[in-house]
Amino acid sequence: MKVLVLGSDGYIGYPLTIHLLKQGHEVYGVDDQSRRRRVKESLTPILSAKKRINYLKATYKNFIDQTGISLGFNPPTHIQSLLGHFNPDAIVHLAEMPSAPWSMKSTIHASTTQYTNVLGTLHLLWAMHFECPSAHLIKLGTMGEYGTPDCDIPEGVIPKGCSVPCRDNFDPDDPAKTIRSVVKCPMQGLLFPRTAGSFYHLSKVHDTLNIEFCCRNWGLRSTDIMQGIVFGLGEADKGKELTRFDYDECFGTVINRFCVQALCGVPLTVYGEGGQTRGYLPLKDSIQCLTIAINNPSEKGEYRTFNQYESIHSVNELADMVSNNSSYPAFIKNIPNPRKEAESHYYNPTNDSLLNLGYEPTTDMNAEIKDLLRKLSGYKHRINEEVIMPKIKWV
Ligand code: USQ
Repeated sequence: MKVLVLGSDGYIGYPLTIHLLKQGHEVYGVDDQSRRRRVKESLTPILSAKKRINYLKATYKNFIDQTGISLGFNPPTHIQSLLGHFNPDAIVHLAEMPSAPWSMKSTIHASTTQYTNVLGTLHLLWAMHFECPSAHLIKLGTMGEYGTPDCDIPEGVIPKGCSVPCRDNFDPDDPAKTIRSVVKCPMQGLLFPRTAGSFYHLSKVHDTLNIEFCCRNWGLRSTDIMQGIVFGLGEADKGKELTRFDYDECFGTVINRFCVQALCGVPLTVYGEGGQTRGYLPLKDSIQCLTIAINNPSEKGEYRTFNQYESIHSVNELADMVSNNSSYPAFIKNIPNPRKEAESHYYNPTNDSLLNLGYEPTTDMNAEIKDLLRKLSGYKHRINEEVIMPKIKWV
């Protein structure tokens, strides 16, 4: 297939690009280098953007090129002419501003986030409509679009006539005793309500509405991936090529941060009570799932959603796992929560679609975390402790 990877220099985009090249796909990359501009240094030493492109060109004949288009900020004609030129079968869209704390920092950060994400995706949708209406859009959304509603979370839509159990009386000490009432969904494909918790997560909700509309209105095809929290280090080509690895309050995700904190002796920063519960998956599973989506396109006019995560944990459980698997003494400290979020709540999403298509989840979280700690210990001397403690307050 001809695959266009938007965000091909990123934490997920770079290892995905290499994986697709190894599978024999022709890959074209787009990346505006915004992550490199926002985070001074990755924990892992990575090649400069230019050297990465040269490396890919020298190693893989099927790597076409990478260009620096910004979907939101460059004129929409830029992405449109690239689509006309490359004519992709699949477009993987990872080129969004991915941080909830960053989006909550100021008016400018919130508007930059929504401009980048919402308008970037809108420009892409128009370009697809004109140049490649049959291409399959695989768009990275987030499980955070749903928020933490007090009910079970289906995959994107409520099937017609489906009974939706609602939580009436959740008891955090005994979730099994939760009393449920039932409502029936009146129509096919009704989007499940979104209750996002940051301007970043909201940008993905706005994307969802625009993409669903373009599938319904123009007959585009799309898979919207509601991804959980990714962790881990990607190594390609026998460890020669590494993914970037961020651990600051904005771009480091919680397990990655906890592992770095354990290595440098900073107490693990559990925000608030630590009962915040989310779906998690290792980076290699994210790449496996995105590849499954590429290889199994949705139908013309179909908008479908995959919930993409491997297992569900609270922040307290993660802190215990990191602490127990660390060979350095790792202490845990509950600090005041800089975010506004539920710290103890019901959480029960489903992820059947990817499992039905053959996703084989990595099931041993402890082994993954132990392995990550081992790999990161080689970069301990590069840790900048100044970026660890959170400074952005959401209220
Ligand atoms: N947390 C801590 N201590 C820390 C960092 C985080 O307790 O030092 C807590 C947060 O308060 C939150 C949970 O850990 O409750 C997860 O935080 P996170 O920073 O790992 O993840 P989040 O902000 O939700 O965002 C990340 C990615 C985002 C993706 C999302 C998937 O940055 O791109 O969309 O995970 S999800 O959370 O399912 O929406």
